[in-house]
Order: sequence, then C-alpha cells, then structure tokens
Amino acid sequence: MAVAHTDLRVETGIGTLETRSPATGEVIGTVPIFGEKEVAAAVARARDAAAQWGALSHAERRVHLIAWRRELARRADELAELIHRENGKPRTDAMAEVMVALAVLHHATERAARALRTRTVSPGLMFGQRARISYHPFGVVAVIGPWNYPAFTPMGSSASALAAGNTVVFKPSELTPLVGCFLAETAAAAIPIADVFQAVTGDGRTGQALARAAVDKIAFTGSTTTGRKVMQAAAERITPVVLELGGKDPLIVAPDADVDRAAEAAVWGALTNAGQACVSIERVYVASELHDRFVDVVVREVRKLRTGAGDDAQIGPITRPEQVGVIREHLEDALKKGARVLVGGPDGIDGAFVPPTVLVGVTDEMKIMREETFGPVLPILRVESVDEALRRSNATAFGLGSAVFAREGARQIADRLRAGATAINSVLTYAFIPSLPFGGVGDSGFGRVHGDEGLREFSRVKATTEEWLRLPFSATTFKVPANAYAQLRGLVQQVFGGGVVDRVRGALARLTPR
Ligand code: TXE
Repeated sequence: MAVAHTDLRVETGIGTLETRSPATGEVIGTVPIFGEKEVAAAVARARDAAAQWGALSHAERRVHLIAWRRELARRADELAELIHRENGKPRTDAMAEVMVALAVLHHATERAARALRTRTVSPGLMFGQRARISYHPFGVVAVIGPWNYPAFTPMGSSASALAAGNTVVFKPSELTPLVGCFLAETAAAAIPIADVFQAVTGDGRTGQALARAAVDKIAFTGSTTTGRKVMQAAAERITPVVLELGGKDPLIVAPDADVDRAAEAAVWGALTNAGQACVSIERVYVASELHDRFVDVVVREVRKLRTGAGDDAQIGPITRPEQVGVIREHLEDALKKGARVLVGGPDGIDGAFVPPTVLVGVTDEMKIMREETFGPVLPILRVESVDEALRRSNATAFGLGSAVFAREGARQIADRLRAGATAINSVLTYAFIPSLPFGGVGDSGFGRVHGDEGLREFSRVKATTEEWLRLPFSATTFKVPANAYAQLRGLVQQVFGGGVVDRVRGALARLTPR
C-alpha cells in the first residue's frame, strides 16, 4: 500500500519523490521535495520554536522527551515496519534499530541536566574571581541523515541537540523519507510546542538548501564526498558542523586471540545490515598462525546465512541501487588482482541482493581494501605480527571504528589504532553504548555525537567570570604600583620557576591518586 504524506507542511515544493522498496521496487510512498523557500520556512518555524524550547529547564524538556520516547515505543511496530520497507533490512534488525534509537534518546534525556550543568573551575592567577563554564542551546540544528540506519543515525544527533535545548530540522535521505516523517509526526504528537522537530523531505538539493540556511549547527551523516560539500556550504555562514562520514574499519586478530569468537564476530561485524554500516568491519588482519582456522570458521558461519527479503533472512537487499555497482566493481577489481572468493562472489549478485562474500589473497592495493565497500563482503589478510597489522590498519585516510581480538596487550593495541573507537574482543559495541562519544578522525569526519561529548557538541559553551572578593590590587587597571614589574617577576619565579608555590603544587600533585 502506498502512503501519501500530506501532513508535511509544504504546499508547493520543487516536485515530489517516490520512495521504493529496495527488495521489490514497489512504490511505498510519495513525499514533497522541499526547495530553498520551503526549507527556509521550516528553519524560521524552528527558530520560533527554539525561543520556547530553549527557555525551558532541563526538567521541563525531560518531560517532553520522555513523552516522545514513549510515543515511539508505543508505535515501535509501525516504525520498524517503515524501516524494513524503505531500507529493506529484516524486521528483527529493524526492531533492533528502534531499540538503539530509543536508547540514545533515553540517555540524552536523562543525562542532559548533569552533563550541561554550570561548572566552577579554578580562576588560576585571577585571584578574587569566580570562573564558570555554562552550556546554552545554539538555537536551530540541521540534521542531514542517511538511509542505512534511518532512525538510529539521526536520533544520535537529534536526541543530544534537543536535550541541549535546540530545535531540529531533519532532512532524511531520499531513500528513507517516510522514516523521517514518522519521527517528526511522533514528536509533534508528544511535544506540545510545535516545530521542535521537523522533517524536510527531498534529495541533495534539499540537503544543500538546509546546509546553506540560517541554522546554527549542522550534523551530517553520509559520504565523505557529500560531507565536503556540506562543509563548503556551511563555510558561507561559518556554521559549525559535525561530520560523521564513512569508514574502512579494520579488525585485528592477534596470535593469542580466541579465534573462534573472533571469526564469529567478524562475520557479524562485516555482514550485519548487509554490510551497510559506517562501522562495518571492512578489513580483517589475522595473525598467520590463526589464519587457516579463522578462515574455516568464517566460511562455515557465512554458509549458514540466508539472503533475501523474507523474515527468515539475515542479509537483506542493498538499499541504494547504485551501491550494487560499487560492490561489484570492488569485487571484480580484487579478483582481477589475484584475490580468491571462498563464499559468494560477484556472480551471485541478483538485483539488489548481494551474497555474503568472503575473500582471501587480498592485498592493500585493491579497491576493496582502500575504499568504503558498504556491502556484505569480508576480505581476510594474513599478517606476520601485530605491528604489521597495526601499520596496515592505520594506512588509510579513514578512522571511524576498529576492533581487536587479543588476550594480552589488547588495550595497548587498541590505543595504537587511529580511529574514533575500538572494540576489544567484540565488534561495533561502542556504537550502541549511548554514554560513549561517537565519531571519527580524518576522512571519517570530526565532532562527536552520543555521550556527554554529544550533548556539549550541541551547546554553545560560555565562559563567565565574576568578582567574589574585592582585593586591594587589581589585574585590570592601569593604576599599578611603581614596582609592578618586580612583583610580577617574583610571581613568575614563585609560581612557575620552581619557587615555593611551584614546589607545593608539585608535592600536591604527587599525593593526588591517579
Ligand atoms: O550518501 P550522501 P548516499 C556512504 C556509503 C554510500 C555512499 C553514498 O559508502 O554508499 O556514502 O550514499 C544528502 N548537500 N555512506 O548517496 O550523498 C542526501 O540527500 C547536503 C556512509 O546516500 O552522503 C542524504 O540525505 N546534503 C554513511 C545525505 O546527504 C546532501 C551513510 C547522505 O547522502 C547533498 C550513508 C548536498 N550537496 C552513506 N547531497 C555513513 N557514514 O554511515 C546529498 N545530500
């Protein structure tokens, strides 16, 4: 049944777009394409709403965000169904997505008051001053989202932005607009202030208009190429951005790892959501002595997986039609350069369905090891040492997630991985722990969502000083004593040059437990 979304407040957009099931091509719904004018109007409404929403206390906002969470939980089946239909992922995976989306909303709601409380810090040499840090909403936050986790990903930014007192204008992917509309519809039903969370549907033009609009912050999740365009558009108004771009996440299996667990985790980490996760395991570096056993277990587990659109399938379709071409190109390039397929392979591609594929004999020069494949593919490499695995893992411009399986020294290996996150003896778990900051380095973007860092990312940080003790001398006057130079010089020696204050401070630091 097709759904026409008439409740979006746009009379004349710049056209309409159809959303289709990736599995069958069936039209699921039609939505308007918001142009510049319509986007500007939505931003203006969000600006009005921000005056009210931002003036509420944390406790008051918490009540409304709990109401939204409960509304989403009450209608969880509808949301999971929409995710399943638009993105194609199996229903169980869709419900798992609903759960993690609500977990980030819950966390931001409950944590905001504490993470954003005003703090008093040391005034340093400004004796007599009280120094305070306080957090304030920016105003209107633009969230531009992808299609691979169409509810979870935007919720990661939106929950923090809303809990920090901002209103949100959300541009869902053109592949999953109905999920975006559903989020807006439930927010409107639960939150009595209008336009706190709006959806503006459309394609890249809508995203571009939103990035150029008079918003106060932009949270973008998508490709590195589009991320660059968003940053360029944002530069016009010096709008700050958070960019969560793709990855080429490595998994290292050290010589002392539990090889069977590592192999099972690698299979799930590479193939869940048909490999369409920004934190998918895209490369595996296995210690030589474990390589053959690792490959055997991987092949055994992958053979058990079912691909299809039915409820018994674990691997659904590729959501974005063009991506099938990218996956095929990466596989063919690897095969041409000497890789071997152990399961799956390009010949098994059937429309939007790509069979889960395991490759060995891959080298770092192949596209499959350098570019984001974003498909159900697991390339395995043999390495002679952990150092070699680390060197090759880090030889990429991306740096989002990573994982290591090891018994000894796992934390040291984790610390040496150049990435926003590392899972030790598991995969992807950091993305589902709402109290952990999430984001990357290099071509994977910058800024953080989730956790206290996420709440502060969507806050304007304000420094305030206040005199609490009137001293006989002042640092902010031209009326200085004649011997001011000598006094300052003495202060420099005592405080920083090994004098009394410096030595006492050193002794205190040594006493402080670490
Ligand atoms: O991404 P885009 P697409 C990767 C993945 C995927 C590839 C392309 O490899 O195959 O990117 O996917 C909006 N200004 N990831 O085409 O273009 C667009 O409408 C502002 C990784 O979907 O980045 C959509 O809402 N916005 C990733 C959003 O940007 C623009 C998740 C993302 O689209 C715009 C998704 C513009 N000029 C894809 N052009 C991850 N990090 O998980 C488009 N958009």
